[in-house]
Amino acid sequence: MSKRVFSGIKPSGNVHLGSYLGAMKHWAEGQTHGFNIFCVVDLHAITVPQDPKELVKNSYDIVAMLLAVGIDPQKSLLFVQSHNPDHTNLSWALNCILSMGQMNRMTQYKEKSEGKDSVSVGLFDYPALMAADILLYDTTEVPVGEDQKQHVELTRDVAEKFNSKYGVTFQLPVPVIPKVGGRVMSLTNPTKKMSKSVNDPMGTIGLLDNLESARKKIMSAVTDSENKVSHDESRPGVANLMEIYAELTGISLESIEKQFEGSGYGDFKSAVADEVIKSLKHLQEKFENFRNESALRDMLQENSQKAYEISHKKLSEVYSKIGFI
Ligand code: AQP
Repeated sequence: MSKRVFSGIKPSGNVHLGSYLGAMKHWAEGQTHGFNIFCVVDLHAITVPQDPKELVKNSYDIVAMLLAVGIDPQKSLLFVQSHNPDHTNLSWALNCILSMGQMNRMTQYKEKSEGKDSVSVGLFDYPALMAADILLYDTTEVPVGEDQKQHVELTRDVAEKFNSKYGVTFQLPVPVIPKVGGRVMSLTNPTKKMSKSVNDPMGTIGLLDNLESARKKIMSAVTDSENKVSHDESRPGVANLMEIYAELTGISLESIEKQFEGSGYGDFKSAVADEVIKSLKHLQEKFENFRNESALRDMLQENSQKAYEISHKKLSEVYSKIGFI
């Protein structure tokens, strides 16, 4: 099977540096090989409450940002999940194969439901829909941040279970996680990942943030009292900044240690802030050029039709194997 890539992103807020470094940047770079499919997963976004007007805005924003990052709809399929009903249809079939025990082991659900008074069934069931997203397209690779690894493993498990019950139907995908940048942490609490929906404005750098406010966030990032630029997991604040710098510049962690030997955190943070601002400025300029709703709508319609042509063959095969007439 030749390489086929699928990945998704939720339109659930101002997309941040973590998603850019952990996922989107690699999606754009990977377009030179194989067939690539990128999906704005709005059905996943509504697993937690969304304001309808904000959801519309965020959906167009994220499509424009994906184009700004370098996703080329002439080379890759770029569409919105709710435009292709095959995703929800396959997820139902997978729901009936997945066990409660398997779903109960998903750590992201535990994290996202912690401390909440009320949690939707959709949030619990999210990994079944994610499995459907991936399996509909014979995906071989799923480039994601570290946080999604367990969901891709669950996707493999449900695919294997289906294949052994009904005969080989699904390709088994592998997660592809960047060695550096796979888990960008909050700048205020570097033991938690940077996240759009957590109320942590000083800990999260949005790709659409005002540039000066982004600089302030980096300059006030939590570090430690050692004042030494070295990569050590017991000092997660400085390790996080080093990883951000490494991903943005392409410089290895070892070379960064040498580059900043003898300098304090102030100089280092200033260098990180310069790189972050350079990237944000570049992305924001491109974003403005792409943020045209009618042009985006036309492109999305064309792409979702192409996606449906692929996915519907797979769904029909599944339905027939299950015994639907
Ligand atoms: N902090 C992160 N570091 C590295 N990669 C990350 N990703 C997300 N956060 C980080 C990766 O970005 C892709 C898109 O993620 P998503 O927006 O669909 O969902 P998420 O992983 O749930 O991200 P958030 O920011 O935490 O969203 P909310 O708060 O809305 O749930 C994925 O490949 C993800 O791994």
